[in-house]
Formats: sequence, C-alpha cells, structure tokens
Amino acid sequence: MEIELIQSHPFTDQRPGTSGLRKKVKVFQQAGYLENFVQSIFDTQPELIGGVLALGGDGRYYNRQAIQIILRMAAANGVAKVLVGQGGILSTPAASQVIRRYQTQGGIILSASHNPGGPDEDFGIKFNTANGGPAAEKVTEAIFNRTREISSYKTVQADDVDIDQLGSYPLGNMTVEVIDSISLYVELMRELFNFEAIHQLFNSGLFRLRFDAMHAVTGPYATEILETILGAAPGTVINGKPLEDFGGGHPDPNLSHAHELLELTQGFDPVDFGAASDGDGDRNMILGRNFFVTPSDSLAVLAANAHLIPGYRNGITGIARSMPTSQAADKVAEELGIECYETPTGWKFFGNLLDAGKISICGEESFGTGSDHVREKDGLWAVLFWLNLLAVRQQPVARIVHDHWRRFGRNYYTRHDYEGIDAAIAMELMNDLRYRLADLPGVEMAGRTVDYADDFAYTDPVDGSVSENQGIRIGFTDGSRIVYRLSGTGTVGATLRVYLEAFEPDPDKQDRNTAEVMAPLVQLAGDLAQIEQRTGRSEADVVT
Ligand code: VG1
Ligand code: CO
Repeated sequence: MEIELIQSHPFTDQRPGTSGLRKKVKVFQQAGYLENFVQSIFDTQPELIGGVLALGGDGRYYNRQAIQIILRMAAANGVAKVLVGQGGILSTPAASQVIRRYQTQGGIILSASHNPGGPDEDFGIKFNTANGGPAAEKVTEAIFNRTREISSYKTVQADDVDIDQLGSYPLGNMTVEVIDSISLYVELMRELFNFEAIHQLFNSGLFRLRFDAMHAVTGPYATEILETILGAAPGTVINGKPLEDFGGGHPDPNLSHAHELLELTQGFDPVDFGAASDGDGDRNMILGRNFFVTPSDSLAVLAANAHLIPGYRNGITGIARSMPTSQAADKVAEELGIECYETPTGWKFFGNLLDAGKISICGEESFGTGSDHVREKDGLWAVLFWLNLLAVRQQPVARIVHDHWRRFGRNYYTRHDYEGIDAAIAMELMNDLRYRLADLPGVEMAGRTVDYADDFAYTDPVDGSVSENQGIRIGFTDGSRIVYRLSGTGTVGATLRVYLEAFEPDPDKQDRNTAEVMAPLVQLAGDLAQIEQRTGRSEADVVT
C-alpha cells in the first residue's frame, strides 16, 4: 500500500548530523516524518530489498512504536527478513555486532544517544551499512536528498508483531526474527577479554566496582556480564533498569551528569572503580578512587597496554582519534612505531580505517572508545578492557594513569559547551574566526605562540573522499591547542564546543588541578572568538 506524504515542508531540514537524524519526539510523531526518512533508506539502499535488516534501539520513548512502523514498511518494500532485538532493544555496539555476525545488508538504530528521552525530549534514527558502522557521508547524503524528492511511502496493513518473545514471526512476505542480543554480545566479550582474571579480581573481595547504567540500554548487558558471569557483587550495576525516559535523567556519562557515581568514588569509603555508559551504550566514563580518567587519556592508556589483553595480544596496527581528542594517543603511536590518524568528529570516519586494517583502536574525547571488534564505539567493552587491565597489572586506576603520564607526558584537557545558542550567532562566530585564521600563525598570545591555525579538512586515506569544515584548530608551539566546533547532534539551536588541551612533559608538574592549568587557555579561547560579547554567556553550560 502506498501512502502519500502530504506535507513536504518539515522534511526539508532532515540532513542527518554527526550520527543520524535527531529531533524532538513530537517532530518524529508528525504524520509521515519518520516514514519519509525510512522510505528514503529503502529507496537508496537496493541491497536491502530481498535482504536482511537489523533493527533495534536504546529503548527510549517512541522506540516501540517506531519499530512497528519500520517493520510494516520493511515488509512493503520487499525486505526478506528483519532481525529485531528482544523488546526492541539493541545497544548501538550490539546492533553493529548483529549486522556483522549475521552479515545483514544493514541496520536501523533508533537512538538519540545521550540526549534525554520522553514525550517532550529527543528521538533519533540512524542507518548503519553492512560493515556494521554508521553510514559514510555519501550514503547519508543520498538518503537526505531522497527525503526531499519522494512524495509517498510504502507500508502494509498488519497487526503489531510481538517483539518481546524470541522467535520468528511472519509479516506479509517478510520474516521478523526476535533475537537475544545479550548472549551474542557476551560471547564476543569473552573472546576479547580474560574473564577468568577479572573473575578472580572480584573474588578477591578487595575490589569494588560500581557501574552506572543511567536507566539506559546497557543495564541488562552489564548486569549479565558483570554480576552474573564475572561475579561482581549484586548491586554493582546501579540504575540498571532501562526506562523510556531514563528516569528523567540525562543519560550522558560525564562529570556533570553522572554525579551519583562520582560521589561513590569519592569521600569516606570510595569504591575502587566507577564506570558509566550512555543512552545507547556506546559511551563510557572511567573513574578510579578520587580519580577521573579523561576519555582522551583512556584511549592512550588502552592503546599503550593493549598487548596485555588477549584480544589484542599481537599488538595493534594503528590508532585513530577524532580531531578534537587530545594528542595523548599520538605519543603512544609514535613510541609503538604505528600510525595515528586524526579524523573528523563522528564514528563513521573510523569505518574505512578499521575495515582496511589500518587501525585496531580508536576513540573520541566525548567518552567514546572502541576497536575493530565492531564498527561503533562500545561503552561496556571499554569498561571490560579497563577491568582486564586492572586484573593484570594489579594496580589502581590512578597509578596506571600516573605511570602513563610519566612515560608519555600529560595532556591536560577540558571541553566547554555552550548549548542552545542562537544558530545564526554561532555561524557568524565560526565564520569570523575562519576569516582570521591566515593571520594567526606566529602571533604571540597570552605567552603562547601560534604554530598553525586552520579549518580542519580530512581526506579519507582509503577512499580519498574529502570532508571539509570539520572544526577550527589553533595549535601553539608548546603543544597546546584550542579547537572550536559546532555540534551536529543537538536538537535546539546551536551548541558551540570549545576543546582545550595543554601538554606537560615534566612529571613534577603533572599533578596540578586541570581547571587551574586550563584557565588561561579558556580565557584566550573566549577572547579570540568573543564568546561572551556574541552569545551573552559568561561561562559554559557543561564543562567536561
Ligand atoms: C557528539 C560528540 C561526538 C560523537 C557524537 C555521537 O557529536 O561530540 O564525538 O561522535 O556526539 O555520539 P557533536 O556533533 O554533538 O559534537 V553518540 O554517543 O551521541 O552516538
Ligand atoms: Co551514544
């Protein structure tokens, strides 16, 4: 059955951002809005016709309804089979694994990641290709262009499929198979990590972990692996029950939003290790006793210690980090004699490098770390990697990171986000900075000399595709950097992200307070871009 799309207007702004299309639930609920995007996927991805599709989401509000809509449309478009996570749930890394493991022709992931959920909050949809990773820019562009052309979509009339019971169900000529993604994921983690060593760590009774699932998708995965299989004490996983509105919280694992967990690692009787994941399970935060590991440092530490982990014992082929991520990983790559690639923000840029075997480990400053085991960042994977490392080295988190700094130097790091600012003002701020870039090299500012200043452009070393305007970089001769970028995942106005980094090779100066060390750079970044004059904001909304 063919249904006409009556309004074309709301569809014209559907260009997907950093990771798919993210809008308010109310926008997705408009007649034909979700359908327009989904039909455009089927129209531009012919392999799906007669093929297999993976489907699931982070369980947020509207997940179940969207799944039923997509199933009916898949049946009408001639998809042979859809693999749906039980209850409609697939964490983002698990979805990537399902695509790869069953060699499907692609997958649709329903998530707005770390954005809040609920009837008045955010929803999102993203298409992943057959390698398990987020579609490359040329695919998302094709889908976007198609959303503006089509005037109808295909669907069938059918009852809702019961997605809560495992099994196969017919829907028109299509089969819906409800699968258990948790045991599949457990299997993969078992191949990569030394479960026996981690089990012993918990058995010793001397080591306590808290994992904050933030009422989001990793709850069931984490409870099964950490408590049931690895023997961590019951109650190790907190906020483990997935809720449609994430309990009203902000499922973003960082120092501002995971304060309950932060407190458990501080004070009178702190736990040894704290970790958290986000709405769709692809991010991670790592905490030791009274100690926060920046995601950039985490990437560097994992890379430097990868040979101690069974899945990476033969070494890693290369590392990649997103441009705003600190240069800590570069130092490790240099010492290991391997390449460190600098890519634009967003996991899709790691896909080709992973597929070509050029890198084994990659990460972003935004609490994302992952490897070639899937094509998405993977929150629980990062936590298990750290646990395996702690079990092997028998040292606390802080000790491991301090040792790392002594060896490679410390990259102090902070990110300041100005959220919901006027989109036109944000564009102007970036454009004005762009005009001045050519004049900056050699200029001295606040005791630092500008080494280079550019608008980051990336040429994919595998397919040669070019991505421009990926953020403004100002590098200083002492290794420090200021980076400005506009977010591609926000749903209200614009979000300006300012990323700051300062390098300290001297071990005697590596124990200073990050906010203090970064204050002069924060000031300089604000002055250079006239942030306060333009936005009226005297400070950032979120500092991570
Ligand atoms: C943000 C992060 C980026 C990450 C993206 C998706 O994008 O900065 O590093 O890849 O979210 O993460 P932006 O454009 O808002 O800066 V997730 O966990 O939302 O899939
Ligand atoms: Co996420």
